[in-house]
Amino acid sequence: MVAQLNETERDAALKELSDWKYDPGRDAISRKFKFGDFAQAFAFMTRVAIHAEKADHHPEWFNVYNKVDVALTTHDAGDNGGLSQRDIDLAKKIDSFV
Ligand code: HBI
Repeated sequence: MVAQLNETERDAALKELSDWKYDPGRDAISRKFKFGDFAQAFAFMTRVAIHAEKADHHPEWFNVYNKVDVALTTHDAGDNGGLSQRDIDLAKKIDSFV
């Protein structure tokens, strides 16, 4: 079980992730990315995937051509999933790839 962020922790974290949108329904954060072409989008996904595997924390994502939509939440946080520090850390890492 991973600690779910409380409201204060979540609001503080989201202040540093201004490009990410909070989804209260899922207790998740998401961001949409648009690249020059598919190759650039997939290169981004490859970098994220390598890091996610190392961190053992994986994104939920959707890709069509040059667009990549990413959602982050922690499956084993709280009773039925929720936002944890792992999501915040991964979001910051993902932002560093853009
Ligand atoms: N990725 N987003 C996310 N949330 C998790 O809880 C998670 C994960 N990747 C691997 C993982 N948990 C493992 O610890 C197992 O729980 C599958």
